[in-house]
Amino acid sequence: MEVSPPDAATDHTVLEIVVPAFNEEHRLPDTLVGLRRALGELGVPCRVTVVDNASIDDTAGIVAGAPSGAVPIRLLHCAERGKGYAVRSGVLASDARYVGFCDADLATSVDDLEQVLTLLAGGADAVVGSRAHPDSVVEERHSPLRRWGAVAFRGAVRQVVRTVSETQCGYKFFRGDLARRVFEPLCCGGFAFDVEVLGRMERLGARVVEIPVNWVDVPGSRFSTVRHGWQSFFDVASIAWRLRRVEIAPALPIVGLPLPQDVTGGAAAAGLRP
Ligand SMILES: Nc1nc2c(ncn2[C@@H]2O[C@H](COP(=O)(O)OP(=O)(O)O)[C@@H](O)[C@H]2O)c(=O)[nH]1
Ligand SMILES: [Mg+2]
Repeated sequence: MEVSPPDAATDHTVLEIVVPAFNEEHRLPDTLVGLRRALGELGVPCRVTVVDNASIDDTAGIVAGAPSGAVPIRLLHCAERGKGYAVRSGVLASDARYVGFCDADLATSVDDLEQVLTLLAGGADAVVGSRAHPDSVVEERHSPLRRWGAVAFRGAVRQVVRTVSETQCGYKFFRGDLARRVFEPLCCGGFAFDVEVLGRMERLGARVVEIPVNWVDVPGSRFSTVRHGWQSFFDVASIAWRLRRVEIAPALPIVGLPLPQDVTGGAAAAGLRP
């Protein structure tokens, strides 16, 4: 399957982070500050895109009212309700060389974005945070029901995704061209969309690198263990059905691309480029 590689001559934004947001007026402000700080330190052109659908609080106002700065923040709306649909809208609206997403509660620390960028520039097709990684530091406060559900869910996911040990951490980055290709046909719009994304990546022959995360369970989750939990199992079953005939492709050719010169010297100082 043909996937055109990144092109240094035509891309302007090097890294774009999509933040799905549903009624996030309380958790979003600190997240935007933290994201801007972390992205600003990379010293390459970056952007944050918040995708809101159906929020009935001031989520949109928080984004619209964010002061302008070196890292632009834009707001998109998505007609269909659900985290997966929101992330898909943001990814498809991006023309960045690399695009990823994180949650509005910044549950996963973004202090390792330099490493993420280094891996992508070095030829990884996807870099995904994994709470199952032995070096991860995870502070979990989920209910026993959600924890048991997560164990069963991981078992179900193995029918679809074979090479990634944890699919649900909201911290994933991709080669932009590949992400747009994989998100375009996405059917799952709920919390299980990551399974479809990684299932499609695997079948394309993408090189997926799992990295450790510092993850803290931030209060205020939008995930209802019963309602979204059952829906997620159902979604995994339908993803497995949809992808059942898609062959696993041979590994994609490695596409490494040097990062552009920056004005601040941040990325160079951080050892991202020679
Ligand atoms: N736009 C949008 N974002 C959503 C929706 N549902 C969840 N999210 C976002 O998905 C992210 C993860 O949700 P969160 O409530 O933290 O769930 P948890 O961490 O899995 O318990 C947050 O940024 C939410 O605002 C939705 O329907 N629309
Ligand atoms: Mg959360």
